[in-house]
Amino acid sequence: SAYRIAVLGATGAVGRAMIQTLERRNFPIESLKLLASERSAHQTLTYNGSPVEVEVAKPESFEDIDVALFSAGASASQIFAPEAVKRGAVVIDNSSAYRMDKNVPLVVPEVNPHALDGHQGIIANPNCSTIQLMVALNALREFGLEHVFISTYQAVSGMGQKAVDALKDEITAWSKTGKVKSTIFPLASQDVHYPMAFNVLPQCDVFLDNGYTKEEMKLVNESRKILEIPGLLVSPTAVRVPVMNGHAESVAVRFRDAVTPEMAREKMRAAENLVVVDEPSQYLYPHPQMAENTGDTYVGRIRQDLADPNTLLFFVVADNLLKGAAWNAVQIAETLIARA
Ligand code: A2P
Ligand code: 11C
Repeated sequence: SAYRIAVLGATGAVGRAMIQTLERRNFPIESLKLLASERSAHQTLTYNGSPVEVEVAKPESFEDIDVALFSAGASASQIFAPEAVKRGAVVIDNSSAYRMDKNVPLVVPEVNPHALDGHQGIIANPNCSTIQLMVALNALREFGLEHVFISTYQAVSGMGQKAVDALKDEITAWSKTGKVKSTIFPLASQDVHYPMAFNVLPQCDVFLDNGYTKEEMKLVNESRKILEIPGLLVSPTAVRVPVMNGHAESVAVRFRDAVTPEMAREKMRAAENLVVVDEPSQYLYPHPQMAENTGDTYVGRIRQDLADPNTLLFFVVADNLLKGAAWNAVQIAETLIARA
């Protein structure tokens, strides 16, 4: 059978990647509705070479929709997800609005597909930096995950299309004037900005009262929920780097047991959609441009800690718009269909 699909936020960086992913997967589509805000009214996008006009999202837009893929931010999700569910659609929501809701499964299909059973209409897609970490950690879970130390190197596309355009503008300004101007980094909504080009900013999203950023606390809370290890210790630092697309993460994990790199490589090689690229003698290791445009997660630089045999270090990379967002969402839809 074929499905009536809606994409909310279709004109955004993730929305466009969702459309492209549906095409690439040859997803069984009966009809495709593309939704955004008034700003995009009458804009035309293409699906499989045919033009599709973007419509302004309204509650009624979700009449006669089977699956709605949402990526228009948390406030749009809060408004439209209940409206879509009321009309019989299943919502796969890429925003943070419902992720920590007890009644909403938070799913990485390679890790916890069973969480989809008994969903109540909304399924949450995790944060991009969490998803790729989950794919790598899940492969190692039988060694007993105890404490995860993580520093991220996050691409600007995680902030949306405007951020990709802003980094290009900064680089253009630098090449013309030799000076880097400040634009919207690290966050458009605050009044202090720093250059992103040729810079590194230890702030992704807003600061919370505990001194961590929202992005850092997503790594803590979402990891515990997805892995179903409420006591997992996670020590995160989230950093924005001047990369257009592809998040990287430097990870150290302390296990219950001693783990050698070869034991870890064996488990990671056997894991679904996880690619081990770990041959230092050939200068082979993951980096964001390797992951770009693919749905896989890449891991390398796997080493045992010099002081502690129970701790392993490694580097994880994925395309944040695909495995970190659009592909994981479409993969949830495919998994739902396969399990129905
Ligand atoms: P629009 O392009 O009309 O503003 P990005 O993350 O790349 O910035 O994209 C965000 C996406 O979410 C865009 O498609 C944007 O549409 C859409 N969007 C944002 N707010 C709303 C809203 N309140 N209703 C519908 N779509 C929204
Ligand atoms: C970033 N991780 O790279 C963010 C973007 O909760 O889905 C995605 C935010 C989210 O800035």
